[in-house]
Amino acid sequence: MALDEIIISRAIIDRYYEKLTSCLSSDVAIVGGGPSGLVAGYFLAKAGKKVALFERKLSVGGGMWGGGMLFNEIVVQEEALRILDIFGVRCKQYDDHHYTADAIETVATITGMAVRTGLTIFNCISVEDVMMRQDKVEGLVINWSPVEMAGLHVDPLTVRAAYTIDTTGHDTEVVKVVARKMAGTLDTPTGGIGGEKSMWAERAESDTLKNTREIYPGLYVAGMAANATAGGPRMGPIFGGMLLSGEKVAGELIQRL
Ligand code: 48F
Repeated sequence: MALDEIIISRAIIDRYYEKLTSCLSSDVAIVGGGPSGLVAGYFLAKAGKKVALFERKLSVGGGMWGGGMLFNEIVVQEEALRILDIFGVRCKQYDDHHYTADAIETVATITGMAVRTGLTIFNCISVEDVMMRQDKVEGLVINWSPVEMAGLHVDPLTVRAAYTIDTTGHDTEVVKVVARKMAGTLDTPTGGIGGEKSMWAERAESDTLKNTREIYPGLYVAGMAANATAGGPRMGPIFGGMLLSGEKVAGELIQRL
């Protein structure tokens, strides 16, 4: 046994430094590690793109861990089963239209496969702003979440990305910054943020896919953030739209890059 605390520390610092410096510039930066962000990251990585995901919390998975009201099962519709199949997540048929999966298995399996495929995840980092060039989003301004939580006066760091995806869910955090601080308007019906509407699962699921797109040069929205930006309804604990939205945004970006 020749275990050495200093080597253990150095190994962690060296490896993290390698990850962070390699993601100072990437093809795509994803903000938020819920189901839509993780799935988008997986497909982009699979296509060989350099992609980094920043998640405010210690754990990724977003709203999926708790299923509905902490009953840790999720529901998916038939159209999205093929995505869960790609990851090898086991589903059970409930009736003709509804299938269920264990929420913990779903988060853990998608996350594990996305990272092994090449997605780099930075947890406990919050995105507080974007880097702008004229009227285009070209990167993210990041800081440690504990710095944000403690309200410490610490300047952030910046990473560059050809494209950014806001997958921050109901809060649309990146979109809010762009709407407030950058020139011009968003490509939405009102030119601003429509805001999330009340529950209507079926409508919301189809709207999520329609609303998954570029809404400002360099900035895409996916998942619940797509509906909350466009003014669409929420859908609750049915997750097919989130998975399909992640796949769609990745597909569009793979075409463009
Ligand atoms: O909300 P979330 O799970 O996003 P999603 O992929 O899925 C939505 C569903 O979970 C559910 C639903 C329907 O099925 O309505 O709510 O659209 O995950 C969003 C993630 O973004 C992180 C946040 O902690 C969460 O894990 N996040 C939010 N703002 C920031 C952020 C930020 N500024 N920086 C980094 N991460």
